[in-house]
Amino acid sequence: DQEQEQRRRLLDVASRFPLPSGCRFSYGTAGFRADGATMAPAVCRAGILAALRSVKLAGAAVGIVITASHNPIGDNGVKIADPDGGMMDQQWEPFADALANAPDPDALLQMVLQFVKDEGIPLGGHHTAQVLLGRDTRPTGEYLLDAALQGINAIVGAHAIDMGILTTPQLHWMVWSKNKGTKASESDYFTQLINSFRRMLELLPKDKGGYELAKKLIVDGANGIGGVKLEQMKAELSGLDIIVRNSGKEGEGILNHLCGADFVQKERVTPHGFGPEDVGVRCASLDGDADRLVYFQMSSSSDNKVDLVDGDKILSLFALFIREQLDVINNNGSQVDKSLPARLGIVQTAYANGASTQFLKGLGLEVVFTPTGVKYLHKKALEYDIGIYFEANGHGTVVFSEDFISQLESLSNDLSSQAANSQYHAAMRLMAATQLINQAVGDALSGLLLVEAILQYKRWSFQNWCELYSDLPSRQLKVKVVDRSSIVTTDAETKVSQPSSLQELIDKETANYTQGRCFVRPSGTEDVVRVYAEASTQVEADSLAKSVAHHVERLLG
Ligand code: G16
Repeated sequence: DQEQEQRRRLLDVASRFPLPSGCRFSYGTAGFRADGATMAPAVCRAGILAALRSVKLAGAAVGIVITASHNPIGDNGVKIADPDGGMMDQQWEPFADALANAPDPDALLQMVLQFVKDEGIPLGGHHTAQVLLGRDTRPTGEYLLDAALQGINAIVGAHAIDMGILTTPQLHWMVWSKNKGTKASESDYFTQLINSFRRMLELLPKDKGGYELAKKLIVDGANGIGGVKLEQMKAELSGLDIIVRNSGKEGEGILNHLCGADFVQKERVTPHGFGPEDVGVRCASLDGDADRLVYFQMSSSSDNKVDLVDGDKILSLFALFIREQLDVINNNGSQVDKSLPARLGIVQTAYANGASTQFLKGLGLEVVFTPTGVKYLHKKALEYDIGIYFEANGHGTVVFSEDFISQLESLSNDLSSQAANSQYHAAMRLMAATQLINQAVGDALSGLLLVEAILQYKRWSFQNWCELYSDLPSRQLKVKVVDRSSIVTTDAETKVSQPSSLQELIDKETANYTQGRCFVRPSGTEDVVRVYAEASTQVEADSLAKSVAHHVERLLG
């Protein structure tokens, strides 16, 4: 019968993907990540889990993305998207961990049976489940996708749909759209971005004057999937002349190697493939799966240093734009007496440059902090009518509550008879922004288009944007230790609670520097401890980071 069939399939798939001895997986900041060649057992089991999640949620579509994002080409990983397009509910992470590490087929079977019992999942009955899969361009991607498919198919009634090679945010968007009952194919994604971007440009203020943004934009695609997708879309992006470098084509270079958003943000130098001829040109950089975005510009041909616009400044630009539209709508006494109450919240992490937080608070905005990881920031942002979240590394988006969107819709309808007035235009701009910016997860492609539209709207150059505030000099270092989990943090990762002596040492070092700030945390995507330091000069930030890294090494190395 069905139940027997279910047991047989689970035992069968588990024996096809045995866990190598000594192997231990942990569901980290963004799912499981490791050397791609070792990932098949974890990916297969993530397939089982995704199918179970869909059964639990009455057959709603769940997503699986095979990617290690900004990590080196040899790594790979898997993350699961919930039906709302966001990261999998954290309550399931302990089960994901246990399942990935189940030592043998019997243990795996017992674990699943116990879990479905505890969770009330109707396994083996007449249920359906659907899982959408996507992967990036990594060489181990196809092999791991097959492992995921086998895992999904081990659940009776589960249906896997391979959506192909995609950016991570595209897959999240597809899951989100499918469950909303709206069109969810890749071409629908492109159409939505292209149309809402065009709409934003149609809504630019008519009174020209001041700076005109250059059409030319060079995009570093990190030799990943983002550049490929941008190439497909760029011809239809009116008003922009996009050139993709590190596009992933044969001979252009290696994924994320000396290029991409992580490299540019951490090293603050030009990526591979950029040279003196690019001085003064506005440039953007994506990471390997296009969920991160930073901007940069070379200011001189004598070195390869760049002026960087990181996630904090992208966030600030979005916040200014949205606030301005709300102000036009709400403080426009002479026009139609309509208002749009909105709680606007800004979400950052400890990596946010101190100058950005000060800038945002100075605007009177509410700024809150979460631990690193989009799964925390996104969740927090959903508590607001409009939640804007970004990590300094360029990962972020803007989320609008359903209630806010419906109020915005009805306001736009009420104002439509006065199509010439500024209130109406502001409402329409916000509406276009809700369409343009990915509601499921941080998306470099949709983020890039929103940035471009806002720069044109504000008639700002890259330099104007960059000079919004001056970043405090900062430094990030990685330290290899024996067991990174021996560091435990608290207060949104700003303090170490274990080992207890470490925080005292950090405090003591930090006190030696003007505007000093420093924290350490175990990475959730790499086997390292990260050290972040900020101070009033680069030399001081470097020195603070170095001395704290030294303490970490001494205590844990
Ligand atoms: C992932 C997460 C990000 C996080 C980053 C670094 O990025 O999605 O939220 O900031 O890892 O995490 P950690 O410092 O724990 O290694 P990506 O772009 O690799 O998916």
